[in-house]
Amino acid sequence: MKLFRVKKGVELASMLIYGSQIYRVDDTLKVLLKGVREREAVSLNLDNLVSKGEDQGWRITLPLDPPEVWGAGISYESARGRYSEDVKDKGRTIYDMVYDAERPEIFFKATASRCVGHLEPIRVRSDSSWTLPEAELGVVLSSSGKVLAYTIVDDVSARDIEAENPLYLPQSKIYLGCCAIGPLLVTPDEIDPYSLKIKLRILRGGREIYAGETSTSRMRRRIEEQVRYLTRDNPIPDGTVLTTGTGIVPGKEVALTHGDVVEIEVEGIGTQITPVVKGGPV
Ligand code: DO4
Ligand code: MG
Repeated sequence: MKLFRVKKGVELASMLIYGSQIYRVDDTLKVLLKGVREREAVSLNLDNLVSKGEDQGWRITLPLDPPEVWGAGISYESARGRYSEDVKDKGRTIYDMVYDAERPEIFFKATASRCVGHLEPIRVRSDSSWTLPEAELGVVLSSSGKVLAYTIVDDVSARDIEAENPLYLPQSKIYLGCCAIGPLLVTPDEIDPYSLKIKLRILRGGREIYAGETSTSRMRRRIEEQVRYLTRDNPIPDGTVLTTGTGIVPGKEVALTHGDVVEIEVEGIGTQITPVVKGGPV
């Protein structure tokens, strides 16, 4: 089952894709927790929604409002390497240590109000000149830690702020527009989470300035392990999103700037496209 949401003015609607037909359903989270109770066929065109962002006045938006978003870090070898290169104190870095440790890095990432959906702007903090996208597989969890769905997450990170001092991690990770989710949620029966290609592209002035790819088969930490640590002595609400870490870390030379476009493709889930805006809302 694939789910997404659309909005028109203040109206928000949850949709289900079944074959080539789209149905309007009850609230997305209720559907994930309790199954489809009622559905009504609608004439929305998914291609228009995904490519133009709009169909019949409806715009695609966040696939759910996550009460909490958490991140796992340094769960790929490639991330350990790149993150380590970027800190002043080389040698055995905190990234090497956490990669080898029994306990994974788990950090608070966002609330719904800081998240954006497909075609909505991610942001570069006004005090950051080195912010990068992180293309990650996300999981939507129930309060008991069950994986309800998979999605695409961009863990947008102000790398200069984190590299200055690890105690600044929350400021590098949590701010308005720091996290993009969607466009689709895909239920576990449709996906093997450990064999998905992930691709990241950054476009500037319509031209590709970066392209990288990885596979979730390279993830060192199993999702069950990440969820076990996240939920240890830490109750989470239904609909919490955990983003499972990046395996693609571009260099400083492609730090995001205002007007860039980020494209993340996760096999079996789809493509997320977000424009980049520098600074807060005017
Ligand atoms: O502290 C580093 C965060 C790393 C991260 O977000 C990742 O590996 O995806
Ligand atoms: Mg990350």
